[in-house]
Amino acid sequence: MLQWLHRPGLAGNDAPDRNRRAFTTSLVAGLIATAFSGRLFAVSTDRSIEVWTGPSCGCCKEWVKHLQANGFDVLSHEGGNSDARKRLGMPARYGSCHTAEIDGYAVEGHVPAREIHRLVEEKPQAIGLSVPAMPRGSPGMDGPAYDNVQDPYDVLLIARDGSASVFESYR
Ligand SMILES: [Cu+2]
Repeated sequence: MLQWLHRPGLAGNDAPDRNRRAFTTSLVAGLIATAFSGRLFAVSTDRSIEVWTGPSCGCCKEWVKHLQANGFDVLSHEGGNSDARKRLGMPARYGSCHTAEIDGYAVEGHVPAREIHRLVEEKPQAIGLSVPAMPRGSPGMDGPAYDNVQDPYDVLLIARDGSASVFESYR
């Protein structure tokens, strides 16, 4: 677009008005296209997330499937969740069956993909997100295998001082 702007000969054109109009139109179209593709990029492109599960954890695998179905590129390790939780600074009291890392944030437990997307878009000052324990009805703990039971639960935003606030509520 800048090359277009500095293209020689434009200033000396004998139809400056039409040229200026064409230039403005293409500039606006370009800006819209750029903004739009930026938005599409944020929504539809795979995001990389690394997961450490508990040893032989079935619901962890189900949660990984949920992430994959919702635009995440998942690198999953069998085991290692406690070490990952410690390394990322997620307090043990918010612990669950698996720990993930994305953009330097810890994601503990059965956090819905929707809140992870929101986390990396909003980039709050925080350790990360947690759904403590394993509420039924959360992604990976849902469906007929759990008799479709829906426990109320909160997605917590864990601040750097270890305090928690409600990031999203499912009830
Ligand atoms: Cu689980």
